[in-house]
Amino acid sequence: MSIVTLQLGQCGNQIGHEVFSAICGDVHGTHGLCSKKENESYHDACQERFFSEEESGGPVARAVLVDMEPKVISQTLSIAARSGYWKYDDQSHFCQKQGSGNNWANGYSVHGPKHKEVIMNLVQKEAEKCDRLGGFFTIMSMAGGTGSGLGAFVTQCLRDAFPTSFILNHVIWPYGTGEVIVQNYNSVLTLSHLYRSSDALLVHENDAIHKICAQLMNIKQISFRDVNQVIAHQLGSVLQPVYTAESGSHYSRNPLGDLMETLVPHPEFKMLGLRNIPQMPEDSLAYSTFSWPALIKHLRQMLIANAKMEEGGFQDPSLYTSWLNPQDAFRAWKTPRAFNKYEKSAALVSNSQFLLKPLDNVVGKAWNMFASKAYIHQYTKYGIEEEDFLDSFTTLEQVISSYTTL
Ligand SMILES: Nc1nc2c(ncn2[C@@H]2O[C@H](COP(=O)(O)OP(=O)(O)OP(=O)(O)O)[C@@H](O)[C@H]2O)c(=O)[nH]1
Ligand SMILES: [Mg+2]
Repeated sequence: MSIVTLQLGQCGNQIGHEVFSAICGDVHGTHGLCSKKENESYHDACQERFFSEEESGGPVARAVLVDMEPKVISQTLSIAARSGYWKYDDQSHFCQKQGSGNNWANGYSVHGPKHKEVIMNLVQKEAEKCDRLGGFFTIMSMAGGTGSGLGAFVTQCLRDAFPTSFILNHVIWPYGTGEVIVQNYNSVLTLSHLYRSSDALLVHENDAIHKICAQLMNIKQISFRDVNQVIAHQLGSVLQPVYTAESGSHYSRNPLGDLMETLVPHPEFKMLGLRNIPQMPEDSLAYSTFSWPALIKHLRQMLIANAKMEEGGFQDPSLYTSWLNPQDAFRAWKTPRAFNKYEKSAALVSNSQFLLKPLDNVVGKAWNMFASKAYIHQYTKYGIEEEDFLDSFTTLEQVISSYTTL
């Protein structure tokens, strides 16, 4: 099955580009340390999932690019074309002259309705190129105006137009010491709206990835590009073709469905986090060896870092909420094909309390600003009323309370 990716706003477009680039670089640039036959079927599965084939031959990303300003999109299109490996469809993007100015209301209430038809037509065209559509993967930040506001609007439109398709929203959590003064408002509005229409929110925190770049990748001057490459590697390792218990000796066909089935058993719990090991500079890889038991143990330690629990495997019932049977709570996917130059690597997607503190923090800060009515007029002037803020706070308070009692 194929996934249609929507890249929204600056952040969404820059990360989306790195994701396709990581996947394509992996498929075309390495042999995956496996048999030729294995590599070929992996290649075919990857191709179907992320790329369509153009008549002239090269892979074309199954993506729609949207931003309200032209700069990032034109850069993204041209870097991809210059790679020589793959490109974007030159019809499959939409931009305007001026961004949403970090104003969620502008993206959601102005740009969204105004450009709905054009954007949804592009999505429809991309969906029709898929023999079998496995769902939508959207990428956006939640602190700006376009990715967050327009992204929330477009997600609602996707839900209406494709009621039975999976929608996975990848969301970038802003730096705590953020650059955008109203980032907590934008975040609260984005999360609450996505919670209503998305199947799951896969969250990366910029602070956490920044730390990985500094401590594990040894990068001195960390740029968005560095951060995005780590994110792309992590996303790629989850979205790459794998064997599941059900798929047997074929690569699994339904990447988003497989993810949601185990990870989102209840509509109140939609926040997914992603951890990946090992992560290190490319030139250190040649000198490192890893064993599967050590990788799995490390991954588990990362999961329970904040919780006091005994050592054990992922079958350990104390890892999971009591209303889930541990057999249903954990699924392992495997492939003998290496990913992105790592001979062995493991990724863990979890639906856990990992975002509880950051979420509480963002909601608290936004509430304090709201209580003093700071900047509210910038939202009401585009039609987002105080009532809408209150609804959003209520939705997220409920999410916080659910995760707290997990
Ligand atoms: N990881 C990562 N974060 C980014 C990137 N670009 C922007 N951000 C984060 O995204 C937030 C700002 O949102 P943008 O994506 O720039 O905003 P936008 O969607 O283009 O919206 P407007 O510019 O208001 O139209 C801040 O929290 C930034 O830290 C990127 O390439 N990578
Ligand atoms: Mg922008």
